[in-house]
Amino acid sequence: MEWCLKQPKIELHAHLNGSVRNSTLLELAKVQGEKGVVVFADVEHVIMKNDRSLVECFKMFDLIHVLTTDHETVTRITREVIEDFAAENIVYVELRTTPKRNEAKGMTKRSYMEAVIDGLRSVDTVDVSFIPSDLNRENSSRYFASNDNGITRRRIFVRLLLSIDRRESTAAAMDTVQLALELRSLGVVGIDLSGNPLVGNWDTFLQPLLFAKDKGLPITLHCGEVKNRKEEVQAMLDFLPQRIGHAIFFEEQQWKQLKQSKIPVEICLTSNIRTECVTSINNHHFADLYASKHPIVLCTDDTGIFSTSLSREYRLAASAFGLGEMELFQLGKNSIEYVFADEVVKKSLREIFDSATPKLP
Ligand code: 6MZ
Repeated sequence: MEWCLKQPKIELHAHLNGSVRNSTLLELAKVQGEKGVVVFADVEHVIMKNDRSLVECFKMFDLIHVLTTDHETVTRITREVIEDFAAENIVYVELRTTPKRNEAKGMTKRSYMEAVIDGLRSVDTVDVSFIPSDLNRENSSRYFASNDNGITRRRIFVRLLLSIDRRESTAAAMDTVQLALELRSLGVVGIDLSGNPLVGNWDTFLQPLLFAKDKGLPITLHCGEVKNRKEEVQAMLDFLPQRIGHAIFFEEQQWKQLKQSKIPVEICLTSNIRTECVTSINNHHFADLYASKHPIVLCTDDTGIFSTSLSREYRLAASAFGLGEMELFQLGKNSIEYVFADEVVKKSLREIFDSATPKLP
């Protein structure tokens, strides 16, 4: 575990509201309990519950959204999530979140994202590098950055993906794509389609996603997370997204197509097991994809919801699939090629990994 903690790592599938610390959720629930918005005793029980089915996860997200809906809280959770990732040596993270409107709080999708970006700015345990045009700064150093007082701090590269929730309409999804285009200069690098896989239709999102593609925004799709979505999985594969999340329930022919396409797959081991989308770690498709050298990235999905961390996911992969330090290191390093950030960032990441290459015994 210590080795997994120390290694530089790349996180490409992390939902902001799924990665909130339990301690923060409890604190927020207390405040909302005092205001009569929630009943603290009920909520405390739900937050501390460990095993959640997929359906329960989405109920939990609804609860989290009740607790986190104001600008200050969005800023706070973003700061804490980045600090937690940096603390376990994640050197690059693509944090995804669904821009939300909330008239009661005067929140628009844009102001929600501004609150997220304020969160990135407010991190002070590490140097957060998220503005792509800031090339000189990103170029000047890799692992460390000096502030104006000459104090040296570790650096984490952060990029943002805007999520479209499967409950949204075509028009709402289009607003999110437009917003992503407007916020490119503030670190937004792509679009994610996520949300409860039991609701919504692929057709609703096709037009906004085609528009995003046309504008050169990379796309990652949650694909095949639940059974009996043969047509949707097929349409998603034919769409040729830049990455795919989960990829669990595929037909034989679809596995072949995935492998031929070489579309990188974001693998979330604990999430898949906890939600019972995969029956046991021994049946996880990681093994097949890894053996066939398909591009894969180990990710957490929701560190808060599933009480995990990227280091734990690495350790789990090591113990379940017999990977040694060199294999884990190489798996992490390969992820560089699948990030949505530009070549300047990729070059810095390659240098970070090269300087951390394990010594052969
Ligand atoms: C599908 C998921 C997910 O966007 O409010 N989300 N969507 N499958 C999953 N597997 C368990 N985990 C999280 O973060 C929470 C949102 O991320 C999506 C859901 O839409 C959830 O509401 P944000 O920051």
